Formats: sequence, structure tokens, C-alpha cells
Amino acid sequence: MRTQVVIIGGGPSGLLLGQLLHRRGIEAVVLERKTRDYVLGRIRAGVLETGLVGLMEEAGVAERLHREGYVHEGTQISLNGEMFHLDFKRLTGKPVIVYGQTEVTRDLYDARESVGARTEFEVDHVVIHDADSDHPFVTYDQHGQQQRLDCDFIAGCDGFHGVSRQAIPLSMRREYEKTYPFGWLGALSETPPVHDELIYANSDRGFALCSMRNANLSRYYIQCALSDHPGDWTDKAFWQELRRRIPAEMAEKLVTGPTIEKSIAPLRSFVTEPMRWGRLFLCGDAAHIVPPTGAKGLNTAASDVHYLYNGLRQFYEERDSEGIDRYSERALLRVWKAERFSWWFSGLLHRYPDQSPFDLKMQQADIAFLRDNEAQQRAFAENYVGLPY
Ligand code: FAS
Ligand code: PHB
Repeated sequence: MRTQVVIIGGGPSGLLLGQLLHRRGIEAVVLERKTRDYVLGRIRAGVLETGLVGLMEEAGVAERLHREGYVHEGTQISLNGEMFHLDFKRLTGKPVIVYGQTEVTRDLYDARESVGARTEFEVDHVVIHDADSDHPFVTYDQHGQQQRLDCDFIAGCDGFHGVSRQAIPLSMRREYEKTYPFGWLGALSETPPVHDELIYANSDRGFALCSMRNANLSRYYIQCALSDHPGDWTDKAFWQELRRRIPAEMAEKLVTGPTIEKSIAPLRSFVTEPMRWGRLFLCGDAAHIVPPTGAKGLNTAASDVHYLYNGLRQFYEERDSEGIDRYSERALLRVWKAERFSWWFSGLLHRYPDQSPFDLKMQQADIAFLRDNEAQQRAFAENYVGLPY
């Protein structure tokens, strides 16, 4: 079998790329290791930059997002219970939209199925062949049969644990990594959000985040030890700890209830360079990971998709390879800015085991400067709503 683009990975990166290419008549086959329901069962990102919203509009899948998403014009930051507001709209003219990654992925799967685009689920042993030639191909097992797909290009959208990054010889790759001495314990509850905006809280007991999915679905996080397991935390213990980390007036009005999902994500900053090898292009978590503090994971995957989609469109429509030749350079320029913001914001809000009293004073002064200085607020807001593509 042959196609124009093989997309490995049916998460948001792969599906958004596939939908954008389809809209330009460029054929792509998505190979996904899991089932659709398994992919949709993952609880991940919640905040969409305007760039991602624009791509969803361009892909023709933004109708529900605009109907059900929440426009947020700012956020709350608190330090030991003292809360202040950052007004993105006033500072940048732009908001963000709160709409779960699960829903983004659902909308993209629905769109893909409605146009009859080919997605192969439950594929195994995906192997990339001859990526550094003009005739690359992918083999994979499905229902006990080995299949082969010849193609022009391969998009590695298979996340951090996928096979695409490993297909680039180590001698050709440079990897940059920072791990953090804590994780995020996330909980989903069918309760009304505690506030109409997100609350990022730095407290003596550690970081907490109050987020949401809709008027009766809340998403909360607390910084936890890397040795913790979700089962170590009863609902009662989770709610009690969250209350102790957020401002008192919020703790008083917090509506608790049974958690319907609890999971722990370790925090990591990671980038692999280059994001291209021959006719293989890495996209999204396959190439980079950010701590979720700045809500940049999904959104940086989207900017990769923007650059790769436009590069492939330019190749097929104008027979011009400038966009794909400069894909890695352009994508990485924005990736590193997202890595910086996510690393900085994580340093601002979390308590580190080795933090000295001086370090703590610096962190508190950093938060005070953000609270008091309009230029710092504007810099924060421009990063949070999304730097230009
Ligand atoms: P994904 O990992 O989403 O998708 C990759 C897909 O490839 C998966 O469906 C996988 O099954 C498939 N795959 C893997 N190997 C394969 C193979 N060999 N063959 C075929 N298919 C294969 N970001 C935020 O902005 N905010 C958050 O709060 C946030 N929370 C997160 C929590 C967790 C636990 C994790 C892991 C990530 C979180 N992220 C968050 C980041 C996350 O949203 C990613 O940035 C986003 O999923 C990136 O999308 P993809 O690049 O499509 O990768
Ligand atoms: C979420 O709603 O899951 C979320 C929101 C903002 C973040 C991280 C996660 O920075």
C-alpha cells in the first residue's frame, strides 16, 4: 500500500495534522497503538492558546470548542493565600480557551471518521524504514498480519514513549533534559469549579492548581512527592491538602465530591534536536516535553503541527521544499521559548526540597515583581496566551 504521509500516533498532534492535510487534499494514514476509547480516556491538558484555536478553526473542527469552551481573560496567582489577578486580555488583547484535550481529540476523531480518512488502531511493532532516503516506508503488525505502507513523508506524532525519536540515530541527535524533584497529583471531580478563573497557588505546603473542564467538572492538582502513588491519597486527604494550599476564601467555598480520576504525572523538561531526519518529522511530545505548569504541552505540539502542515502543503502545492527544510529550525525556535516559560513558571510556583531560605526569598520577590510590575505581567501574559507562530 502507498500513501502520501504516514502519521504515527493518533493523539492531538497526529489527528490535527491529519485533518489539516486532508482539508488540502493531501492523503495521510494515522497509525495508532491503542483504541480510540483508550486515547480518549486520557485526562491531560485543559488550556488552549489562540494559535491552537486558530488551527482547529482551519481544520474545520472548532464549532463545539467555541460552543462549549470557556473564554478566560486572565488567571489568579496566589502566594500563601494572597491572591492577585493577571489580565491577559488587557495586556495582550487575547484570551485563552479552557477546553479539555480529551474534547479536542474527540472532535478530531469525529471529523476524521466523518470524512472517511484512514486510521489504523491497535497497531503493533511500528518500524520506520529508509527515513533518510527518498522512498521511506513503515511496517507494522495488526491483527497478527504484518503490513507495509510506502509514503513520501513520515510524521512522528507518537509521544514521548513512541518509536519515532528512536528512529533518528543517536549520533545525529542531541537531547536536553531536566527532571524536577516532584510530580503533580491530578484529580477530576464532578463538582462546580471553585472559581471562574484558574488559580495557580504557591504555598508553604507546595504548589496547587484549580482548573476546570465545565460548569460541573473540575480539575485540581497538588504538587506531590515522586514516590507518591495515586492510591496513597484518599479523596479526603486530597481535598484537605488542596484546601490548605489555596487562599482561605477559596478553600471555604470549595465544593468537594468523589474524584472520578486520580493520576500522578512526573515533571520533565525535554527537547530532542533536530526534529527532522530525512523524510521523518518529529511533532509534539515525540520531540519535546514541558512541565504542565504553563499549559504548553498540547499548545507547543500545535505549533509544531502548524509548521509541519504548512511545510508539507508548500511541498505538494508549490513543489517547494523550503518549509519542510526549515521545519526543525522554525519549530525549535518556538519550542525553546515554551520550554523556558514552563521552566520559569514551575520555578516560581513550586517548593523545591533543596530550596534555601535565600532561594525562597528570591521566589517570593519574583512573585511580588509579577504582581506589581506591568512589564513583567505583559511578558507573562504574552507567553501564557501563546507567542506568535
Ligand atoms: P500524545 O502522547 O498525546 O499522543 C501520542 C499518541 O501516539 C498516543 O495516542 C499513543 O498511544 C500513540 N503511540 C505511542 N507510541 C506509538 C507507536 N509505537 N505506534 C503507534 N502509536 C503510538 N499538557 C498541557 O498543556 N497541560 C496539562 O495539564 C498536561 N497534562 C499532562 C498529563 C500527563 C500525564 C501527560 C503524559 C501529559 C500532559 N500534558 C499536558 C502534555 C500533553 O497534553 C501532551 O503535550 C499532548 O498529549 C501532546 O500530544 P501528542 O504529541 O499527540 O502526544
Ligand atoms: C488543566 O486544566 O489540566 C491544566 C490547566 C493549566 C495548566 C495545567 C493543566 O497549567
